[in-house]
Amino acid sequence: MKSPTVHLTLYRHAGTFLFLKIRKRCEACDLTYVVLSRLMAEAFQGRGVTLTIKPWLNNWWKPLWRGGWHAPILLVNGTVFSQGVAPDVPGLIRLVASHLNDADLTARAGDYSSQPRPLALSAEAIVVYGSPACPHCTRLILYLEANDVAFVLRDVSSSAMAREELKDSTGSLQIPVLRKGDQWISGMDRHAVRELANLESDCEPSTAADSEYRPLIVADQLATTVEQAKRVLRENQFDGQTRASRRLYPHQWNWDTGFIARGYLHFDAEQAYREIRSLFRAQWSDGFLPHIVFNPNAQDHFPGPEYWQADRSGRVPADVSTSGISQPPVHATMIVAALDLDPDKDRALRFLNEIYPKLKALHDFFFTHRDPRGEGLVTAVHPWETGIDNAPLWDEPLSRITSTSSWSRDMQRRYDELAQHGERPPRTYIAKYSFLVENLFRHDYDWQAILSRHPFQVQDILFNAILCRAERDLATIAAAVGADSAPHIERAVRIARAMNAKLWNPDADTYDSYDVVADRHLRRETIFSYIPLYAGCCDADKSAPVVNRLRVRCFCLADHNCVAVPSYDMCQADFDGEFYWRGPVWFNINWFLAKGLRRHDQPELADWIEHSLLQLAIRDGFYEYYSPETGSGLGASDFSWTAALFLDLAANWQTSRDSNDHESKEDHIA
Ligand code: 2M8
Repeated sequence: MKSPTVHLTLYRHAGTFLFLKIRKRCEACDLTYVVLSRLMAEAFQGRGVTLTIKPWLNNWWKPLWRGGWHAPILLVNGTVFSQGVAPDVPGLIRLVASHLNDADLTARAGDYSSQPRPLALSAEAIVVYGSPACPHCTRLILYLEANDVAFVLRDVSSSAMAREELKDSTGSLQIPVLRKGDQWISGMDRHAVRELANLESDCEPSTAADSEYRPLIVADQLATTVEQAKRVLRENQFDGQTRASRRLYPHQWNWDTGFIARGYLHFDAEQAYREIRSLFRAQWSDGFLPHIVFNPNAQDHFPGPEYWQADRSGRVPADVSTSGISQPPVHATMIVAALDLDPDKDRALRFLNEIYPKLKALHDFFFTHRDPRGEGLVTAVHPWETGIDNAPLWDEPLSRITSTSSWSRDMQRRYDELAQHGERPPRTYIAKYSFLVENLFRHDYDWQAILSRHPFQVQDILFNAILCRAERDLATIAAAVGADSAPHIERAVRIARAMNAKLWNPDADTYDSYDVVADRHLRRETIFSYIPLYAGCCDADKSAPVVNRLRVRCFCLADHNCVAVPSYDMCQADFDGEFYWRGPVWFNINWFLAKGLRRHDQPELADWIEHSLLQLAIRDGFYEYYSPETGSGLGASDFSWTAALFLDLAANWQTSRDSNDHESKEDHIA
């Protein structure tokens, strides 16, 4: 007989509908999430309870016809259990137990009933309102412990009394809250915490990182989010290809497609191959791969093909519209995994055989046309070409461009319509971007002429590290399809040598990008300096100092203050956790970094990054990027590469859990 199952569905006050987007934090929703996560990991564990979390605004009509209109809405087997407030925990346990006919579970409801009020506390006592399943609470608690601050913990997920106190003192249910007398602060704001707890101020690099700390991943929630990730990829398809995002980026983007293909390899290898095929269909005759392949049937995008005037190159394939710059070549690295992930090995080999010459032509292009002095380093000609559009690194080279352009107004309009204020580059930047594009088409995309006078030419550390890794992976593909792998290994060694000589900064113990026009290093404290770790291209004597520097700078590594690794050092005065490539957490960069740290014997740090990413998506969905301090999703929602890389991380998490289970069973037998 099939054992009974109880389905819990939580609609959080989040999501988008048409042009509406919910951005306001909903404390009752956060609390409900915390309560349910905890129950799934404790009382409901192994009892046939499933939990699905959905953004309410995308689905508002579904709970409505069951009588639920006020998020958070919790349905138990399709019936509204609570709405507008966090659920009554013992009542929920009892209801679930009655559906399951589980007397033992009914008895456990008592474990979650109200706790008595704390004894009268002195005005100096510090009280934390939180819950073990809330990541920011854990961060706050660990932070207080690391700084030897004594406190009383009131767990609002198990105690209705604690909830009342919280509501009385702060007027809301948002957690964590740190209270001292009648002062309180909410959230994990470490500066405010230090002030309230009378600790000396810090914007010191964090050395107190706890490499043992890892966010909690609940297998059932992970499984549900995996299904959501697949759905996001499928729903982002249009005419058979996956758009970077439905509204903000409605075409096929170059490196996005690489990441997206990696995600599909976990459940639909055929689609992974279709994505790559479709991208390379737009490859120019010189091997160049454009950063956007425009779909004429998709919605308008600014700047569209008419602004790029790519046809002036005379090298664009017939019947395809493209942009005129490229992006970091992640494709060989993403698709080499087909050898392991595609259950049909013959099909994988057939595809790799087909794509190998195109990948090779792309890598050849970079060395033939973008390395004019034969240094072994590729030059990018536009900030968009690096993929990290407005990274602080580009401020200095862009400061040379003073021209204005007719574009700025249209581009600004697109950002105003589709993105939130303060999350995208300002108009002054856009004018520079457009000036650079005009300079490219005025030279008919003649790279030699362009590189002799173009004002923006950078040897980007991220781009070159990615290419170095991709050459190694192309060597693996070459070997698999019976081609010569030696030239790819040689080229990887050449890039590595050049990176370790020209881009190494001995004063900072890490790598810089290089401004070719000004002939000098671009030293800013960005996360991109550390990506050579991932490429496996660091000299043996350099990797340890790089890891060391990463740990002591303000990148929050395994630190409870952040949700994952920010893109810019948080101690920098111009760090901005909501501003695109100048602070937020990005999935792809964290994915690279975790791989790099694992490669360099830092498995705990790699685990911390990967678990943090999994938890971010489980909790908030698949955003383009996230605030490192609050974890809130920013930029485009249902963003394809976030969903795709989530699938890759989730599969790895499952594999390593299975192998740990296997090992512990073997230990037991021994
Ligand atoms: C962002 O770049 C585009 C321009 O290419 C934009 O801002 O309009 C970047 O994050 C880039 O890395 C990414 O490939 C693209 C699409 O996701 O968006």
